[in-house]
Amino acid sequence: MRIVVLAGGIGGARFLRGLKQAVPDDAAITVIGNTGDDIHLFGLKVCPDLDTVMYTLGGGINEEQGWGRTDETFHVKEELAAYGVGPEWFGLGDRDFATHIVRTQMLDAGYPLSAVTEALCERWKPGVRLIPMSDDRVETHVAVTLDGERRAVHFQEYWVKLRASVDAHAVVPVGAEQAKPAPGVLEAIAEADVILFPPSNPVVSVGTILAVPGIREAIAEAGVPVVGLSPIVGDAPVRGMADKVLAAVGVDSTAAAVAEHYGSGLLDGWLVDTVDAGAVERVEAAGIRCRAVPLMMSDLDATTRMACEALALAEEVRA
Ligand code: FO1
Repeated sequence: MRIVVLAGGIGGARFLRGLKQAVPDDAAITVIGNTGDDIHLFGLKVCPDLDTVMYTLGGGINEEQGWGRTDETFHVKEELAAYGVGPEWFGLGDRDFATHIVRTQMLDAGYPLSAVTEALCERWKPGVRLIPMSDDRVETHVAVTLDGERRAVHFQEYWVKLRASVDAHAVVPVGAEQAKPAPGVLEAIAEADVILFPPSNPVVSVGTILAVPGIREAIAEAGVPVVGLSPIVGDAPVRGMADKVLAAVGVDSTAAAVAEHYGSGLLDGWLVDTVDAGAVERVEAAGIRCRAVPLMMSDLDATTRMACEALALAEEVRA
């Protein structure tokens, strides 16, 4: 069984841990990773969503945070601050710096991001094939009003420095229109038996991947079940601040609204949490098969059950 998953950061990575447990041994999982969160700091290219998947599945993640390395120290960060070199609001740890140094060295040597990611995964062995959505630079920026002035800030500044405390007027994946799917992305979609949208941010994670020309079309035309899991439970994001960016694109923070946002042209099936069982009828009315099952990834067993439910719904849709 060949499974393709469009993954963002923490939610997507956690879901993948359960999916790995849920699938038969001969299954192959390809993860198309969001790179719109990428940021260039201290002369290094940082790829938060790719690293979260790699560290989470490779056993190096800081579990509580869902990002960065476990057993981390911040001496380099402290030394940079002592030189007055910022930004201080983005917590890069000493172990994490090594990943960004190796990545940046390889990019500077001319390797595309997809080859770099493959090389980094040789160390971490995530047990999935991790491909960036594109080898081209795409960086999500957010239009906000600060001190009465309208500005565009990098997604990480909005998310980490501002904690999404101000309204987002618009979310723009800069460079997406000119970006091409990375090598292997369209092939993986064409060869997939099932395509999954994990509980990642529908705007800045899954939405950014779909913004790369060719990817949305490839999924819509793949002719295999496409099943998503709602990142919104009980009208609120399970984690993170997805509601802030959903508002920016005019989508209500409900499980049904997110399904409608993806649309029946893309989605064949949608899992909502049991607390949102009332949404099933509306989602089905939108032409998307819907089931209400527990969606809280409280532990590996719960996540594995969710993954099984998604695969079961895919088979139901396929029939
Ligand atoms: N998130 C935070 O809330 N605070 C941080 O200081 C922070 C640092 C950081 C460093 C490396 C990295 O890969 C991720 C980091 N994140 C941090 C998380 C990051 O903002 C999010 O994981 C994604 O961009 C959204 O999924």
